[in-house]
Amino acid sequence: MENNQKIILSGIQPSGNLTIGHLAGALTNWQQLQDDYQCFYMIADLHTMTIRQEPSVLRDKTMDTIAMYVACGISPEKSTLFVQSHVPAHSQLQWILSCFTGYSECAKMTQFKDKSQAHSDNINVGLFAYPVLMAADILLYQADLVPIGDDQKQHLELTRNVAQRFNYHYSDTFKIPEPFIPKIGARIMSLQEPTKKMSKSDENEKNIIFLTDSDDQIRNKIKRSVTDSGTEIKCADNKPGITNLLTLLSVSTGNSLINIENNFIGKTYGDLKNTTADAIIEFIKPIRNEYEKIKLDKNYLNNIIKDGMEKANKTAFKTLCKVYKKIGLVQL
Ligand code: AQP
Repeated sequence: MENNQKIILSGIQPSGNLTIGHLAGALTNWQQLQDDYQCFYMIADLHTMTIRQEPSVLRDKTMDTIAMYVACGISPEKSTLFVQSHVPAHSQLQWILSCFTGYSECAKMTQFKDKSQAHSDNINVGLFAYPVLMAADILLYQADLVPIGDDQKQHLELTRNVAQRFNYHYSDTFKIPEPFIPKIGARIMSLQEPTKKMSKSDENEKNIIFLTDSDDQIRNKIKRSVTDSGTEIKCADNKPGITNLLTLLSVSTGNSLINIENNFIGKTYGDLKNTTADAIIEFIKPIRNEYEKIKLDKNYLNNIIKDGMEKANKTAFKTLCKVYKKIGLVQL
């Protein structure tokens, strides 16, 4: 790792099995960034606490997610792979930053409003303060760039505002992070409700292609996916089902949407589903095989997160000490 490389921080919550959405929207890009950037990729386990988790399942999913990162080509030699809760500085900095964040700044977050509606029986303070923890995640590593989807833009803006506010009061402490919009990036939608994002915690598994799905499961899910009225095969706002299948085909083959649309002129929705299922199966198979292998090697996985914990703690602690000193906390 060279010191002059720009720093990238990103993470995924271990709240379920990873999907083809995570591969298309995050992991493929993460893998490509490793040679040019100093990358910190975390398993965001503390973020899952805003919704009730079954402890034994969370433990399993945390290890599964590490195995899946590696199976998708995230190299423990090139990048720092770590579990968020293994670095206490995340929670420690969150408290300090929460004293620099306005109540109304958190209250206006779209994700807070959406999740409060979806989990109206459990609107907890953690859900409200989630973006402050995300700010701590990013600022601890002095990240230059943060790969984010549309739904995280507002949170990154809050991170920037809080960091600027802190720097204004106490002189330069945090690097102000920029959003990283990947060249290739696709939002994968639910198979049965294609106006909704494909989400790992969706209760209806027919909506999701998991990276662990068998060939038959993939074929069946694509076969049963919702299509749109009409017969034309093209991306359009009034064709969310077909647009999603075309996107999945493009992501799985690397072929452009325009090329794919041209190849399907005069063909049927059935043809599109068959070709898409074949392509996803080929795309996912090597990842699934690698994952099954890595998952068996518990020592290897433990060593990865132990190593990541040491590296991440070193960087994070440095920033935390800087913050404590600036705000006047006595340090021995
Ligand atoms: N369907 C998707 N299409 C493209 N990108 C996606 N990402 C997730 N789903 C898709 C990208 O994965 C990263 C974060 O994942 P996360 O699991 O931490 O959070 P999430 O976005 O809330 O994902 P889920 O599956 O919807 O989780 P649950 O169901 O637990 O809430 C981001 O880079 C995101 O863009």
